[in-house]
Amino acid sequence: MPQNPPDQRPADTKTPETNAYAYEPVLSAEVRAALSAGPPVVALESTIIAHGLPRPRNLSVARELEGIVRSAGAVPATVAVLDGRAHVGLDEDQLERIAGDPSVRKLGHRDLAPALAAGASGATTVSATAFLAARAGIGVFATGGLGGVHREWSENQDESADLRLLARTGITVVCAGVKSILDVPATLQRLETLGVGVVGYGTGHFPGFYLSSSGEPVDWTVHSPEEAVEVIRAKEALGGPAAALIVANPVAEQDQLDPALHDRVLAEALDACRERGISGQGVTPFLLDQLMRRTGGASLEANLAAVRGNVALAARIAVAAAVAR
Ligand code: PSU
Ligand code: MN
Repeated sequence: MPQNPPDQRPADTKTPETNAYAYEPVLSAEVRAALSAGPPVVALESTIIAHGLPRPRNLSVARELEGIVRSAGAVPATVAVLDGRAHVGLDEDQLERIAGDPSVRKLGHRDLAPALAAGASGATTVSATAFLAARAGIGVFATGGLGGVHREWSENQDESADLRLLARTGITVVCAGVKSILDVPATLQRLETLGVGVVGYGTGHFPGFYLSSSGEPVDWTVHSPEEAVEVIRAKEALGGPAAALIVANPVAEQDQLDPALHDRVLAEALDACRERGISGQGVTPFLLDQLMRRTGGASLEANLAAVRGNVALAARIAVAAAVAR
């Protein structure tokens, strides 16, 4: 919501085409209608589309993920920034731009304000998507794997902004854990410190993104969308500071990447990243691309299987939450 009345915001004037303030996120007509009268809405991020998957397959995946949400009886809200406007819910042309335009940037939460002010276009990471989705009133969000603490944290302090943003945002995120390129135990430790709830979906182990299990235990398990909704309701009833709930949903064992291949190829990819001196926002897309190349595309299939499963589960949770109200 705007913090100042319009007359105190000289830089933010109503644009004639949408009759909304320029820096206010634009909700698609379908998402706006769904948020006021149902059906339930599931937010989807766009960095995975623009920077996590190869073109042109990324566009068909983006459409497929929206289709999975619809067939479960919910409305997809893919989030992105286009020409300095934050959008919650994209039309076909907008989805094509995110998937096809290589100049689309990668925007974390902190990048949103500069991107809007500059009139830039970018895909939103988990941190930016969760922020915009929660601000729009969306309660459930799906992605592949969260960002987290990188393996060489003691040297470069690279920790995804996803973690801190989720620690301050009351949204349910369905994901296959955190990316296995990360230091998973350290990331779980950070989530504990930050007060972000984690429940395994049908498992007592934290998923390993490309792998069904990271080998790390989780303290709590739910077995159905309805059980996940009970956790959400209890969390809402308790009140207190906002924080996300992570529903950690493993990729099916038959769809996971071969664990031995994963470990070998990841070690090579981490070496390549170090040798080329890649840092900052480039690290995650580089490592995902390296894994894809070095596994002959097998990591891509495992990633896609994980994302599809997460989107389907997020939609079932959103539908179950709507029924429970
Ligand atoms: N899940 C995937 N592929 C991805 C991502 C998630 O299956 O590419 C993206 C998300 O947008 C997440 C980002 O926020 O990777 C993490 O990037 P970084 O480590 O730079 O914060
Ligand atoms: Mn990083």
